[in-house]
Amino acid sequence: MFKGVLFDLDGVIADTSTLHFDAWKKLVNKYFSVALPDSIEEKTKGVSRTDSLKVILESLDVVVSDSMFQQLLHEKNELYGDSLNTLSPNNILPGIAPFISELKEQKMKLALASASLNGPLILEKLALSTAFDAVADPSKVACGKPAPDIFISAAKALGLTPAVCVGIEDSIAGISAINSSGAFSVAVGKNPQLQSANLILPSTAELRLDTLRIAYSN
Ligand code: B16
Ligand code: MG
Repeated sequence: MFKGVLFDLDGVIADTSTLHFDAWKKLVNKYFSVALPDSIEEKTKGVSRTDSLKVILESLDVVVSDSMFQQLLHEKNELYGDSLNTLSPNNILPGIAPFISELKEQKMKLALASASLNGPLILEKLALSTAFDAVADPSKVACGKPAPDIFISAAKALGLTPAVCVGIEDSIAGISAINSSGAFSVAVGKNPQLQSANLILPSTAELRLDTLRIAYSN
């Protein structure tokens, strides 16, 4: 049986993924006077801030100087940070709070495996900081999702191998990362491209320890 659960943050624990894309849209509109197509959103999910900006600039067919690139990263995070000001436990996605309680009652180890450098701040605002035994630091891993590094680091921080962990993700890049790490992947969401996950649930409200146990042992 698995012993640890590795959580993604944006789109799994909190409803912050739209806030990321809203910030990108505002930024692109300000600097390039164009509307960022919604089709780009999925390509930035689970992907680091730097890699997201690369994807966005490529989609716009725009090249910027290094200093402009840094300025855009900085401003995006300021816009995103502003939107986090009102974040509270009300932004925890459905079913997550009881699921975390159930895992803790059953003595599961919990780690955060988010690409977000704002992860610890968001956990604090959601009043979930003490729920996690470890928070993997995305600034300390060599490669971001879809590489497995953050999930390997999160499992290691729990003193476990990925093989005895379940990873939960809402993004295509994140599911690839979990699969490559050797952990059991659970996707939450309805995007057909999440099909490479070991278990797919339509939403976070369906997360139950028993459901995961049955799928993991099959
Ligand atoms: P930040 P996750 C990811 O979080 C987001 O899905 C992605 O859209 C964002 O670019 C990335 O974090 C970096 O976030 O700018 O706050 O460092 O889904 O891995 O929890
Ligand atoms: Mg996510």
